[in-house]
Amino acid sequence: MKTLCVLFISTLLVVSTVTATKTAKVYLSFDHYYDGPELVSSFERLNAAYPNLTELRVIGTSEEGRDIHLFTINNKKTGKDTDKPGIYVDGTIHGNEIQAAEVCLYLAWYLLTNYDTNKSIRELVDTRAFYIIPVVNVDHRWRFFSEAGGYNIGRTAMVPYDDDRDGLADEDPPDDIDGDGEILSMRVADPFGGWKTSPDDPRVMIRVEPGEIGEWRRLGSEGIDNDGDGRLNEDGPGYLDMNRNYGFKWQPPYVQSGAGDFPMSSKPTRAIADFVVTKPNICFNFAFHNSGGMWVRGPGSKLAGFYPPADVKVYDFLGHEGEKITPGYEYIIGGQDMYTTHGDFDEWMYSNNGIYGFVGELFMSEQERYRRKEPKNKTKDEDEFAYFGGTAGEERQKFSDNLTQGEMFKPWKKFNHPQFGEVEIGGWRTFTTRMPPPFMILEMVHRNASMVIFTARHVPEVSLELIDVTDLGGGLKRVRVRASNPNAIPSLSHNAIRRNIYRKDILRIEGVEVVSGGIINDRFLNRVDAVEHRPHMIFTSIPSFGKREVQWIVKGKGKAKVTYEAVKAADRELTIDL
Ligand SMILES: [Ca+2]
Ligand SMILES: [Ca+2]
Ligand SMILES: [Ca+2]
Ligand SMILES: [Ca+2]
Ligand SMILES: [Zn+2]
Repeated sequence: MKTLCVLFISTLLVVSTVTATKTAKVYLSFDHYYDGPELVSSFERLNAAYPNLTELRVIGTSEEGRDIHLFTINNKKTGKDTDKPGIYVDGTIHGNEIQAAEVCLYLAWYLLTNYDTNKSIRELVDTRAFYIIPVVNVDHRWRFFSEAGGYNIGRTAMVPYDDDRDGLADEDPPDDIDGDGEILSMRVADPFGGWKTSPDDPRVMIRVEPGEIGEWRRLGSEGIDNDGDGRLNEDGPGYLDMNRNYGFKWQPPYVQSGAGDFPMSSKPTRAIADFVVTKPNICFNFAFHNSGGMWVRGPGSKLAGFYPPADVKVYDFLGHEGEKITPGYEYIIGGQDMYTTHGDFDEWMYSNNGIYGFVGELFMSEQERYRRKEPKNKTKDEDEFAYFGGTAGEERQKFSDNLTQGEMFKPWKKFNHPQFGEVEIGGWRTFTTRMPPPFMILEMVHRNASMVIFTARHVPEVSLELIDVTDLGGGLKRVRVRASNPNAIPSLSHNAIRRNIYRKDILRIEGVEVVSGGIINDRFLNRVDAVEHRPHMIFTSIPSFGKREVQWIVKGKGKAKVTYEAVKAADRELTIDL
């Protein structure tokens, strides 16, 4: 019986993990959140186990001197990283949005662990470069684990900032006044406070009806008025939001809160910008945040203008597929469907660098609901919780009780506050609300890493083929060549082309004398846009799910070489017998 039990458990272990962990050189479990040291050591272990496929290096340091790590996955045997299309992935630019780092770690681990056993992954890793920066805001993600905090605490870079303009920076942060290691919420008894205890669950407060006497006033985050100015928690650490600090149409803090004193003024922001410009092969970027369950694209503000339709098509294709890979997520336009942002990373990537990208907003609180297969009488705006009779707060308490044994919520407890007298402290705990409980981590990281992998399959992959060679008489021949791309991402974004951000791709013929050359507009009507100078070189790009056809009129015999050279796609070569 004992033997049977052991057998059963070990079978379960293999079956219950997504990949072939039996053969994994590095075993990592995705049933908890990785703190700073464990995260770094996990990447070190991956780097040590896969030295030919990976590189781990530090691209800069934070305001508090912590290292910002870059993990590159590139098979050196199949070429230099910059000769391959690149995918950039980062996480946790907002320090409290911690699970973005787990998605990055899982992506790296999954690609490497499956390299030997899965043909499709091996092909992907052999032909693409992955640049992974798991934690941008290293200071605050570190603090999230090591200091008393809350799920909304730690978004900023550690750049001192005088939020209330009293001449002092960061003098009144929230405090863990009851010393339980977390900064939760405070409430005080007040009949005019607007809230009362739910009759169905004493932990839940509900709003009073107009004219009704209440019980509670909400005081916000746990804390005291540290500087005695009559305001509570009005000047915490920072505030510089690195995702408002990038250099495309940057706006000062009186327009855009958290923008910083000037573009790229935060050390991690600058380090990442300096890194990105050294990798012109990057075709797509993912910046992972929490929460809300969204694939967000720009424009983030009206200042960015409209995106050209050719680029919108690329976003739409990938975004709609993403909605299927991560059920419940919505593909949206940041500045239109959410709120206006200036100086955010993805806008800078697209507008300054011509690189497509999504912000991935990990996790939705809807995932902490009991779900019915088919809601009864569902109307568009109806609260899904209503199907179970309770309010959102009550149903979420049941989820916490029945799926985490109450771990997610700390019940209200009396505390003698130096300024407010008797208050109560409690609420949703630090590792909740913006992130799922541990038992849900694996599905989250796997699905989101799968979206990155899906997108990585769609970087430009150009192939060259000969259409035909026609003898025109008089020693002249017409050579027609096609460069095609079966993937969604073109070899240059339309934005990169219209702003001249990169050198265009070059289709070149060598070994023969070239009389004329050009892009074929219509192969059947024989319409060609001829190149005026140096006709052996044709500057162009290869569209999404499309092709570019060119022709040359040449003199000569023997072998001619046709090459395709691109900044963001692998180069190709074709030999033609004339
Ligand atoms: Ca201040
Ligand atoms: Ca401050
Ligand atoms: Ca506390
Ligand atoms: Ca104060
Ligand atoms: Zn965020």
